[in-house]
Amino acid sequence: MEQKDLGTYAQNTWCPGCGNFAILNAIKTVLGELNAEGLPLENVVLVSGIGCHAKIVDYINVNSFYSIHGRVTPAAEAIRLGDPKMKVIGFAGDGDAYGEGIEHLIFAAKRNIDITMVIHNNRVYGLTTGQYTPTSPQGYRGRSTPEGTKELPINPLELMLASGATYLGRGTSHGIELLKKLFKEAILHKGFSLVDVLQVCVTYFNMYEYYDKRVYELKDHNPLDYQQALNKIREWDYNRDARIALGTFYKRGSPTFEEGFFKQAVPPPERMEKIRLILESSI
Ligand SMILES: Cc1ncc(C[n+]2csc(CCOP(=O)(O)OP(=O)(O)O)c2C)c(N)n1
Ligand code: SF4
Ligand SMILES: [Mg+2]
Repeated sequence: MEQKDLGTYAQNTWCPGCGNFAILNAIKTVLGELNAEGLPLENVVLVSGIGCHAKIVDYINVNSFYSIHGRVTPAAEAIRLGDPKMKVIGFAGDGDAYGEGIEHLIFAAKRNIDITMVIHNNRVYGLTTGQYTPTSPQGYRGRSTPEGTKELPINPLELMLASGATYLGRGTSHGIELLKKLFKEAILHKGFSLVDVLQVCVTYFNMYEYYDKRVYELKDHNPLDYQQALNKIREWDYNRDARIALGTFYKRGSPTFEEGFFKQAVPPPERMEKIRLILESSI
């Protein structure tokens, strides 16, 4: 299946030059590849929140669910638990996932539920015109902080690593080939995966030049090594001026939440038989 077959009739309303286009193109290519490799597209569900990022599901011809701001993760988890053959991919903004929805993200990582979260981390509230988010750098001047925010940003990948995430990657909207690689790896990963995309908002926080000067791809990095992953994740803290590593920081195998959940929730056959006999005798 080709990218064009995954398009929809919806008119695209992102600003020209928005980094969301790179995410859209990368995910469409990856879904096409996975489909060609045997994944039926009816077994894929896309979930989004509220924000510029959220419109992505309007532009991809695959089943999707618009949740509410801050609730992409629990909606994705519920869909996955409702039908565990589904590949569920959540698209959330940094305001959505790292602000209002942060507790959901922490617990999804902790329980290692098999969903993929793609974070459109433009480091602003794009849709509501440029207020600061948990990843805006200190001093960021926007609508709600005309004198510059006084707070330090969080490092979301460090938080996710500490919470138990089993796959963590980072790309930028200027590097579509790497985005494709990361999205594919994350979707195929068994367990909770998150890709933080430094997605540039050209209108409210244009960081193209800043990132282009600082990013580099991880080489000779062992993603199975927690300490190495932590060191690389800490190299840049979303605030100070430093080189910015891109690629797969961490990846490890671990039982998923679903494996334990379904064992407990679905009674073993002998109990089912007892239930059947009780029900029959009560008719
Ligand atoms: C429950 C709830 N809280 C707040 C809002 C207001 N709101 C809508 S979009 C948005 C910010 C979106 O920012 P982000 O998630 O970073 O997405 P972006 O627009 O940058 O892609 C906010 C605060 C809302 N619609 N619903
Ligand atoms: S406001 Fe920013 S994030 Fe939203 S569409 Fe425009 S450039 Fe993209
Ligand atoms: Mg944002």
